[in-house]
Amino acid sequence: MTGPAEVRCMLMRGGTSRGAYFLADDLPADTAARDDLLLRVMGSPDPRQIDGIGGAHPLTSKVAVVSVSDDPEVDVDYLFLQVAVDRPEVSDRQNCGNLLAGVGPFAVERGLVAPGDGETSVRIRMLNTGEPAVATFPTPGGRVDYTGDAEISGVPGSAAPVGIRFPQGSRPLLPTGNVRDTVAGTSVTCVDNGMPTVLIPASAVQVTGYEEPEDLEKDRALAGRLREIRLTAGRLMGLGDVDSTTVPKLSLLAPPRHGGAVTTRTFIPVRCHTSIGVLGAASVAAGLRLPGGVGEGIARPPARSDRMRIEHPTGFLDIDTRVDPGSDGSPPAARRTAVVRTARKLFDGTVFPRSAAPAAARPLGGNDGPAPR
Ligand code: NQM
Repeated sequence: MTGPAEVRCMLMRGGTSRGAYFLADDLPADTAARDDLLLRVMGSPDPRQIDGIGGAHPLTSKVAVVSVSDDPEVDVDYLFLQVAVDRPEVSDRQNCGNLLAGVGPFAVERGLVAPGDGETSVRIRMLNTGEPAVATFPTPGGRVDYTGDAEISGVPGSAAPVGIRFPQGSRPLLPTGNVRDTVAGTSVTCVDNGMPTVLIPASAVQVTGYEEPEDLEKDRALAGRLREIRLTAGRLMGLGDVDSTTVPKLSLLAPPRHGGAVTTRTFIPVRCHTSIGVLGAASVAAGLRLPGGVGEGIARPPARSDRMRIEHPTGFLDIDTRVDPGSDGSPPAARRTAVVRTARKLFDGTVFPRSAAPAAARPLGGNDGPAPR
């Protein structure tokens, strides 16, 4: 498959992730040609992504595709694409709330949205789920200013805040219809407040929930147990066979240790997240607010505030969620969710994809076997 020899691209950090941002018009319209190009841009499949701009981890092998929306209710459309590191796969099956933080600034930088003087709000349609979001960020003098004093765990230093608001979603908060399901012998809560996520007490899978991500990733027995839970939960959640998809995510829950509401270790779904995704956190927070969920007795959600501090391996993520637990036959719903992230333009220029020669599409040799997703 051939494609353009060079493409305009902006590399950005969005929250605790990093990705390549493109205008939709700069990519092939044909999905197969686009995906082939993105694999060659990122350097996949290769555990090191040495011949591309991917960072050899799912959190740094991400793509945002942005365009002016034809929906009069929103300004831009954002399609998130996860580029697998070690497999020739590009997936639109999941969304990413971290790369979302860069979409508004990118839209202003590329002239898709006129900046306000002081601050700009961009209404975004997230094409992966069809749900809307609004991002607000500083634009003094009509230019995006990435500097500021907002700090987020997992990112050194500080940067300008990007406030993100999600109105009530249209998908069921409880995709199985139950607040608790027994899956592969384990009691779990399957929840979707923007990211299908299975909440699992850490103790139910024989870990404390305070381990380092790399130690959890080495635990073969845990990996097998989580895979079993995920395959069954995925079916129950209406996601079909999830063996090769990146959703649902799995979040292990343990009591908080640093004044937050809960400690988490989140599998995305094979690698253990070094922090937690934005929409993953939104789903955990909503799940912990539901009476009868598996977080009861583990988590301590604040009773009088919408804000919840989710502890994770590199710190914490504060997220606001207002959950209506449902009554008289009406299902529970997350009425609103809001979070502050930061984003930064790292590089703007032209990316030169690896050539489209058929041999280049094969994984490089080596004796290590496939790297974890
Ligand atoms: O949940 C990683 C990330 C994510 C997703 C993943 C995310 C979100 O941290 O909104 O941002 O779960 O694969 O970038």
